[in-house]
Amino acid sequence: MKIENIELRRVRLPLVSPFRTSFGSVSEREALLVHVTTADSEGWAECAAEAEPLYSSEFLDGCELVIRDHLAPRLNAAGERLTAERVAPALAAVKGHRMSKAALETAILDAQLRTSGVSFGGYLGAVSDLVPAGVSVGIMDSIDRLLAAVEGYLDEGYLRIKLKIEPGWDLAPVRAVRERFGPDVLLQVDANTAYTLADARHLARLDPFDLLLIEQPLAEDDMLGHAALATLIQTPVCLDESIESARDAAAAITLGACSIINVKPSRVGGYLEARRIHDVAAAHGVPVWCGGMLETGIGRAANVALAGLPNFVLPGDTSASSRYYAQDLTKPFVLEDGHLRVPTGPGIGVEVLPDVLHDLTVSSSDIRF
Ligand code: SMG
Ligand code: MG
Repeated sequence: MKIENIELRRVRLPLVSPFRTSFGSVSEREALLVHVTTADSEGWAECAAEAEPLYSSEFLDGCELVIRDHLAPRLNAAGERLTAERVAPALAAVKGHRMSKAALETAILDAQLRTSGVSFGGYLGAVSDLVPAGVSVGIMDSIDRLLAAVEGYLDEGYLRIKLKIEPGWDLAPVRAVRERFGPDVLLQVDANTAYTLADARHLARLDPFDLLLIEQPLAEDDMLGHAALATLIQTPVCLDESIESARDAAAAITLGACSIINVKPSRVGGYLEARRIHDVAAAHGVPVWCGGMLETGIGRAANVALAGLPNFVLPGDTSASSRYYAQDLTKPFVLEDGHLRVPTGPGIGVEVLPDVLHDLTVSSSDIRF
């Protein structure tokens, strides 16, 4: 495949409601789209980084720079022998920057699959046509507001609720949701690294609420802390930020640092590494689920395809477009009985809406090959 051009396009989409986590609040999603053009096709992807380096060390301006100055030239040097499978080896000399690498690999994979008429789901090995949808509910100003939000999502049909927590917003919201909506609601929490091992006794007070899991309670580099915590609480520990590769996944499982993994292709450098994590986890009998980074329809399409793989046994943070955006960049993903449908068209299987894209674009630039 010979790449002719890589367009980097910044877009800004207002969120339907602000989303607050332990590291901050966002009311719009600024995203970096990667649009690859080849002689006979094109491919789209979305870089999951945010404007500020709060979820991880990557951030949008940094991603644009590393793609332009360090990653794209290496793809250019690979010439016509480049395939999606050769992107990661071609970029391996550059340390880290997984979200930037993931966006490039995904756009190139989209172009490659569009050329051969294969869907993402077909390529990755999806076995489900519909994947169960969960929803991630941000930290709110009051318990009443939280209960109203959760009630709305349950009425829409979401099959699992994830509550964002932080010190001061943990036991009370979980208790309130359990009391109001009962023991049958699939419920889990995500701390985004807000605690330390010294909080183990406090976190054990979540045990009676029968949570599916607690996601990333401790710092991303605290693998041993998570292993210790897992012996001190009954709630299963799930890792998100800590897992950046299949090797991390193998280490975490072997250490007992987690018994469930949140797979985000963006965080781990792309869909090929995400599938390897799926496979490593499956071999160990560890279930996985697909995380989210407030993706537009472009990123969501590929995530939903990944979530169709057999070891994605828990509902993902793969919500309908309307949970995030009044106007998505693609035809919206809608809930069907609490599920999203895996696209079947070539590549990511969705088309970018040109007028919407134009209206939401903040800037764009080309890297000519
Ligand atoms: O895409 O529905 C979504 C967001 C899911 O909670 C979510 N993501 O740590 O899992 C996580 C967070 C990270 C993104 S916060 C902007
Ligand atoms: Mg998380």
